[in-house]
Amino acid sequence: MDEINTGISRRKFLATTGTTGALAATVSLGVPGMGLEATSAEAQAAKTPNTVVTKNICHQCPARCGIDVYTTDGRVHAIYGTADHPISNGKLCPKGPLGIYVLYDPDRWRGPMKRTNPNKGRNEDPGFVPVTWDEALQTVADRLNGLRERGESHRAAMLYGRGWGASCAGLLGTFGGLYGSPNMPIGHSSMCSDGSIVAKGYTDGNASYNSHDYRNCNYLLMFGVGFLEAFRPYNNNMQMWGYMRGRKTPKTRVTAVDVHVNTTLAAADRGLLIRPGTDGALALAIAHVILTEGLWERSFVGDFADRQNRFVAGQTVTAAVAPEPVINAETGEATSPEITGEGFVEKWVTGLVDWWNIELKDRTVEWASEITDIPARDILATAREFGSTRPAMAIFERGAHSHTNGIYNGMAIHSLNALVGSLFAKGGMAYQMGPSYGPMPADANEFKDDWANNGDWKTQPRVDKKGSSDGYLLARNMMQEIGPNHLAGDPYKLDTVIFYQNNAIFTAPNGQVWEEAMKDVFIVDTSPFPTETGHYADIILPDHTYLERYQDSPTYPFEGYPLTQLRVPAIKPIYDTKYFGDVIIELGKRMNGPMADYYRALDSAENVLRHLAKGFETDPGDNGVNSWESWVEKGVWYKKPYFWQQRDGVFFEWDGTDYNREMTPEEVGQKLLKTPSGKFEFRSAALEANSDWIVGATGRDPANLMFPIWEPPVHPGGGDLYFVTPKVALHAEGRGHNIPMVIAHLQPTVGGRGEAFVEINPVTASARGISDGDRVRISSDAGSIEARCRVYAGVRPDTLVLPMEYGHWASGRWSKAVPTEHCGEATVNQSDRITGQAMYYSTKVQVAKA
Ligand SMILES: Nc1nc2c(c(=O)[nH]1)N[C@H]1C(S)=C(S)[C@@H](COP(=O)(O)OP(=O)(O)OC[C@H]3O[C@@H](n4cnc5c(=O)[nH]c(N)nc54)[C@H](O)[C@@H]3O)O[C@H]1N2
Ligand SMILES: Nc1nc2c(c(=O)[nH]1)N[C@H]1C(S)=C(S)[C@@H](COP(=O)(O)OP(=O)(O)OC[C@H]3O[C@@H](n4cnc5c(=O)[nH]c(N)nc54)[C@H](O)[C@@H]3O)O[C@H]1N2
Ligand code: SF4
Ligand SMILES: [Mo]
Repeated sequence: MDEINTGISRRKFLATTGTTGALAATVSLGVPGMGLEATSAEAQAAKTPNTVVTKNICHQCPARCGIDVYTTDGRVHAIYGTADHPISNGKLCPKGPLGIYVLYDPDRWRGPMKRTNPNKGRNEDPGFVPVTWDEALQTVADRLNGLRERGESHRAAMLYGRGWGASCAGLLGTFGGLYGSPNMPIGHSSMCSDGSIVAKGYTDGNASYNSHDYRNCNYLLMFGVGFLEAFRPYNNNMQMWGYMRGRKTPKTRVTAVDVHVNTTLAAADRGLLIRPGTDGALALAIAHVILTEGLWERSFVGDFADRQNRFVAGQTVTAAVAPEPVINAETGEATSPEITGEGFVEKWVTGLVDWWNIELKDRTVEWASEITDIPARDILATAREFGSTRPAMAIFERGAHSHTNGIYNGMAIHSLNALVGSLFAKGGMAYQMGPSYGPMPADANEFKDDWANNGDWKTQPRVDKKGSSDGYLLARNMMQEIGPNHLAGDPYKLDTVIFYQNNAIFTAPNGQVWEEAMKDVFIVDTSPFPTETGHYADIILPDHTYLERYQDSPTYPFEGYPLTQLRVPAIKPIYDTKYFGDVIIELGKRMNGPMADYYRALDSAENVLRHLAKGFETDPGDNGVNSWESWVEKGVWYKKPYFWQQRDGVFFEWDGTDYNREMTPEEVGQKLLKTPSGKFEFRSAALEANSDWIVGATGRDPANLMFPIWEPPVHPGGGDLYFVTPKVALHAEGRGHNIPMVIAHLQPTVGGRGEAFVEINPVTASARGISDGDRVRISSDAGSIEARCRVYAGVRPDTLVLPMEYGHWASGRWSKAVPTEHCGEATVNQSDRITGQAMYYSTKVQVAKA
C-alpha cells in the first residue's frame, strides 16, 4: 500500500507543472480534430499526468471482468473494461462502471465498530460505537481462544459467500484446520448453484461448473439459465451472444426454456415457457427422440452391434455381450473377436441400455407435453434440431435445479451433452483448469498443535449437517440449514460466527428464521456496508471495497484454459478499513499456540499474493506476466491452450503444438471423465453406492434412483401459484442494492423503475380483481410480503415472478427506500437431500390485492 501511495503523491507533484504545460499547448495550437487531442480515455489519461490507471476485477458478480480504474488526484472517476483481458475484452456490463458508487457509498462503515445494545432484533438499534482495530481484533481473538480452551472450538464458524481467491476465502480452511472447527468455513454453494455442480459430478465425475466453447457451438439449448441476465460470465456471454448470433456463420441457433419471457427468451430463436420444476421431463423426451430417431453421436455413445437402430418407443433393448477372447494356442496372445448381434455396445458411456429400458422408452414427446405444458410439436422440433446440429450444448442453471427433483432434472439435461458427444469437444463443454500459483509462504501442517491434530472437535458434526447421515450426507454445504439448526440446538448451539461476503440472514430462504436464530450468537460482520447481518452484529470489521485492496481471483469456469487475476488498489483506503485477508492473518497472529507463528510467517495478504505470483516466474502467461510486478501491471495471467480435446470419440492431449497425443482410457478416466468407470455414467455408480442412505433419507426407489429419471416436484407453501424470484441484469448479488441507478433501471423487460414489480399474467390478475400497478400481497406458509404488480402476458398464468435482491431493511439509504418487500420471506426453506440445493423456485404462494 505504501508504495502505491508514495507513487501517487510523486506523480501528483510532477503533474502540476505537466498539466499546465499540456493545457497551454492545446490552447495555443487550438486545432480540434487534427489528432492532437486524445480520443480514447487511455490516451486522455496519458495526457493528464496525474491520472493513474490501475488494474482491478469488477466485484459485482462472479463474471470477474478485468477493469481499468482511472484515478485522478486521488479520486476514482472512471472504470472501463480491460482491453487485454479475455473475459472483458475492453467491455463491461452496465454494472461495471457503477463500482465508483460502491467506493463512494455514503453509507459505508467508517471503521471498526462494536455493539452497545445487547438486545437484537429488526427494530433494535445496535448502538454501534467506534473502536480501534486493536480492540476489535482482540475481542474476536479472545472469544475464539476462550472457546478453544474450553474444548468448544467447533462452536465457532466462518460463513462465506463470494470467495474470490487464495488471499481471502482461500485462507479460511487453513484457519479452521489449525484452530479446530468443522465449521470453518461453510460456503454458500447450497444456496447458490450446487444443484448443477452435483448433477455433473454424478454423471461425468466433475463436481464443477462447465467451461464452454460458445464460439464454435452451433446449437445452444438452455434450461433455466439467465444467459443475458445472470449466467456466468455475464459480460462475456453478451459478447459471445453478439458473435454467435451476428458475425458467426452459421449463426448459433438458440432455444431457451424458462417460466417467463426475460431478455434471454426474447432474444432466442425459440422460447419454451415451461411449467416450473418440469425441465427433467422435457430433457427426457428430447433424449427419447434423439435415440428413436437415431440422432445420437455414435462415436461417443456407441451403437448397436449390427448398426440397426432398435430404440423404439415402449420397447426394450439389450446390451451386447462381448464374446470370450480367443487365445492363440501357439503364442498365448488373446484377441477380442468383433461383437455381433442385436445388443448395444457402449463406448464412452455406461448404463444407456438400462436407462432406456427403465425410464426413457416411455418418455415420449406426448408424455412430456402433458407434464411440461409445452406443445408436443415444439418439443419434437427442439429435439430434432438439437440432435442433428453439431456441435450442440445443453446448459442449465438454477431455474432447472432449484426444485425438489433438481438432481434428476440436472442429470437428464447433462445427459443430452453426452448423447450428442459435446463433452470436451470443440464447440462443446469442458472443465476449468487452475492457475500456476507458487506455494504459500509457509506450510500450515507444521504449525498444528495437539488440539488441531487430535482434538474432540474432529468428532463433532458440522452445524449444517453436511456429511451427517441424519442430515445431508452427500451435500457439499448446507448453509440454509444453519439458522434453523442453531435455533433447534441440533446438533449444537453456535457461539461465534464470522461472516465474509455473506448475508444469509437475508439471502437464505425464509431468512426470518435466521433473524430469530442469530439473536444469541456473537456475530462478526466484515462487509464494508451496513447489512442485515451487520444489524445483528456484535463487532464490525469493515473490509476495504474492491477498488481499495489487493486480492487475487482465479476465473470462474470460463473457456477452460487457466486464468487468474489481481485487484490492485486504485487509491489509499478512504476510511479506517482492513482487507479481510489481513483480518484473518491478524486474527491468526492473536491466537494461542503455534498457529500464531503460521500467521506471522504469512505476514500479510500482500505477501501471500507475492508468493502466489512466484509460480508465474517459471510459467509465464501469454501476455508476458511472469512476476508480481507484471501481474500488478497487467492485472491478469492466462495461458492457452486448454489441454484436452475429444474428437469423434477419441480423446487427445496437447503435445505442445496441437491436440496430437491420443489418450488411453485410463488417462481419460483420471483427467477428464472422473467417474468410477472413467465414462459418462447414465447409471451413476456414485449414486448407486449410496443407495441405502438415499432410500432411507428420501424414500426413493433403489431400482432407479441412480438414473436420470422423472420425479414429480414437490411444491410447499400452500398457495396456488408458483413463485419464482430470479436475477435481473442490474441485480449485483448483495452488492448493488444501494446504487441509485441500479434501482432505477432494475427490470428492463417489464419496466420496473425504483422498485421491482411482480409479474402477473393478465388472466391471473383479472380473476383476482388485480389491475396493473396495484399493490399486492403475496403469501405462503413461510411469510407474506407486499409488492407492486405489473400485468404481463409474458409470464405463465400459473406463475408469479419477482426479482431477487430488493426489500433490504438494514442497508443503505437508497436500498431501504425501495417499496418492494423481500421475496425470500415468502420462500419456503426446502432442500434436496442429495444435492443440498435450496429450492428457491419451488414455493407456491397466493396473491391478492393489498
Ligand atoms: N445480474 C446478475 N448476474 C449474476 C448474479 C447476480 O446477482 N446478478 N449472481 C450470480 C450467481 S451467484 C449465480 S448462482 C448465477 C445464477 O445464474 P442463473 O441460474 O442463470 O440465474 P437465476 O436468475 O437464478 O435463474 C435463471 C432462470 O431460471 C428461471 N426459472 C425459474 N424456475 C424455472 C423452472 O422451473 N424451469 C426453467 N426452465 N426456468 C426456471 C428464472 O425465471 C430465471 O430466468 O448468476 C450469477 N450472475
Ligand atoms: N429468492 C432468491 N434468493 C436467492 C437467490 C435468488 O435468485 N432468489 N440467489 C441465491 C444465490 S445464487 C446466491 S449466490 C445467494 C447469495 O447470497 P449471499 O451469500 O448472502 O451473498 P450476497 O447477497 O452477495 O451478500 C454479500 C454480502 O457481502 C457484503 N459485501 C459486499 N461487498 C463486500 C466486500 O467487498 N467485502 C466484504 N467483506 N463484504 C462485502 C454485502 O454487503 C453482503 O452483506 O443468494 C441466494 N438467494
Ligand atoms: S457486474 Fe459482472 S458482468 Fe458486469 S462488469 Fe461486473 S463482473 Fe462483469
Ligand atoms: Mo449464486
